[in-house]
Amino acid sequence: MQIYIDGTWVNKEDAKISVFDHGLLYGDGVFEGIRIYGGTIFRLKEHVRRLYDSAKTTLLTIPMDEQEMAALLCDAVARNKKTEGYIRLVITRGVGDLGINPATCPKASVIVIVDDISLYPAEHYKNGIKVITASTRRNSPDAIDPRVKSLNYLNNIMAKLEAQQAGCLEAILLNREGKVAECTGDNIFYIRDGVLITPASDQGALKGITRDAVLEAAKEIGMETRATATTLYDLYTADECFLTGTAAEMIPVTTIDGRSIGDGKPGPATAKVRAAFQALIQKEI
Ligand code: PXG
Repeated sequence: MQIYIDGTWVNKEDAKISVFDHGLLYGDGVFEGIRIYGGTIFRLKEHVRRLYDSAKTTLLTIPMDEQEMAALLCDAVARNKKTEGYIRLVITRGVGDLGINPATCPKASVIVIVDDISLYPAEHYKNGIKVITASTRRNSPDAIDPRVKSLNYLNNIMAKLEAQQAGCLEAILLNREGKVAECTGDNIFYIRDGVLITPASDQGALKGITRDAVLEAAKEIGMETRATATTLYDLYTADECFLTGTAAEMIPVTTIDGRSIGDGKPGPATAKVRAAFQALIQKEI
């Protein structure tokens, strides 16, 4: 495994960063998780764009431009000879003094890891998963906009712990107004009367790359789609529900807070959208 750290390629054992890195000390940094399908980096431009948007919002200067970053990621995939896998791209504020002052960090650090990805076990794709609503609310955009994919995931981790305590794999996070935002590492969709619906992008969720691809794939097969404010009532009374994310791809949800969704089994519309999403991936690689 060849890992990139600030201009050098090192083995896993030698891939180390300073304890004075503000990414470690304060979660000061941004990241992306990206899929490799058939040797191609899925939606490379979109991921790089989102990374630079996250960096711009947090006044973090990445020491290369978007084209150079895209080329670096391609190089990383080639060096690691990966055809199916996952890229973790991390930008930290870099090494500085103790104290949160980012001005003490002269240069941001760039880290690229290419590895395998662990999906949920196959049975969950077949049977669906059970989720709960966390009491932890999603970060409010007037604190840090959830569209920033930052290294500070404590908000999501608190909700993930709630899920685990309830024996679930994922938790739904509500926004400050009590509307559905997303899950801890996935966006959420539901289907009602054949219409595919997801919380609008101003509802306090990450603007998922998989979310966008799934919306496109559904439109391509003639399905009506909508991005709008969503309540728990909408989810409880949905015909079908599923989650999307780079790691999970599309995973059916069959129980929410003890309510069976539809007939409690992954439904036909989810299967159709999933097939369309797989076709979209095949078309792009
Ligand atoms: N919401 C949140 C909070 C996320 O972190 C998504 C939605 C889905 O977005 P994408 O662009 O992936 O469709 C994410 C993505 C991991 C891991 O290691 C997490 C994500 C992506 C890849 C890996 O747990 N989160």
